Amino acid sequence: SDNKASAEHPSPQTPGPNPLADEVRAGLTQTPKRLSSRFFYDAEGSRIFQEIMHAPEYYLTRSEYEILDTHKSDLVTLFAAGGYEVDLIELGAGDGLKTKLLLEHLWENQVAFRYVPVDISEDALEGLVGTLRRQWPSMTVRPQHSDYFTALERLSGETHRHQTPTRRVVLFLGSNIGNFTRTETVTFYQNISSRLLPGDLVLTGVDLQKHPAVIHAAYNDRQGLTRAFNLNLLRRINRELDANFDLSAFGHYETYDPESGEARSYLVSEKAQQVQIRALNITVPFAYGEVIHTEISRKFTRAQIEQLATDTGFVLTDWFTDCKAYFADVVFQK
Ligand code: AVI
Repeated sequence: SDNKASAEHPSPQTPGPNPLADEVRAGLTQTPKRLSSRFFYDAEGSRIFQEIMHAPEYYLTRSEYEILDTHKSDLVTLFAAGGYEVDLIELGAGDGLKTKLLLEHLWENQVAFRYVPVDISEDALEGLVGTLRRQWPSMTVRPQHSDYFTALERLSGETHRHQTPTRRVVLFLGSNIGNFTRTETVTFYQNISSRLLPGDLVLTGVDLQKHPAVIHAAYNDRQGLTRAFNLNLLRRINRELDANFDLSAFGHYETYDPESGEARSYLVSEKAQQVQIRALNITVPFAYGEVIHTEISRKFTRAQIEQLATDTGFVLTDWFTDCKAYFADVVFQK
């Protein structure tokens, strides 16, 4: 019903909790300053991220595309083994470009499935659903505009409603896992694990540790797309929280530490300045060279991913990589 739809998708005007306001208040009044990368993905941020995925330095998307293209038939065989119906739940679906490879293969092989793309960007989700409906009008697609945690909560109750035995396959592609800290990662996989039944699967896209210069360049592209992506967070705060960040007075700074496997993005204040955030009634001082940490993008070894499976109640059953071994798509079974 309409009521249900509006309860599930509150409009931005709905008064109530404002996660960006809470994040900015907490993150910019502490030292060192920080803001979570989850706020990158407004309409403009999602658009810039799509461009990043096509940038020559950003190998991640191409590597994963190669893996899924090469191994789609192995994957679909795993998903549908035993004649189960497949519930494909994709966390952080974005534009779903890579997932379409799997959907197409499932469809052509007449596997009974339902696709539930989940994303915090409504624009990305609408775009994805639009293309799917045009290409496969009778495919069952149930988009969900929410964060990961709300999506996981819904994973629980749904199992027993199905008539036919169903296998849930959670997709977490594109190195989204890398944007969590280590602790968040373990909590997240434990959370998924506790909601799945034996035989259910999780397919994760993992960026692997490699030559540090290759990784550093991926987050420091020559066209300045990553820079624009990072700075767009300040534009969003200006718009949504009535702030006055001067975008020309902040820069993009990237580090990659090959020992920890962590790429980190920062915004740097290019001068001493004060910024008013009127919706929060605060003034934030910046020293020359002071940074806001905005993103962590972790790179993994196979041993770390095996450990993650063990720590969170899964068995690692398959490990697929691209020809350069830059990236892996990993199957965990509950
Ligand atoms: C979405 N996420 C996996 C991307 C990454 O590589 O960490 C976001 C991104 N940040 C800068 N470039 C791309």
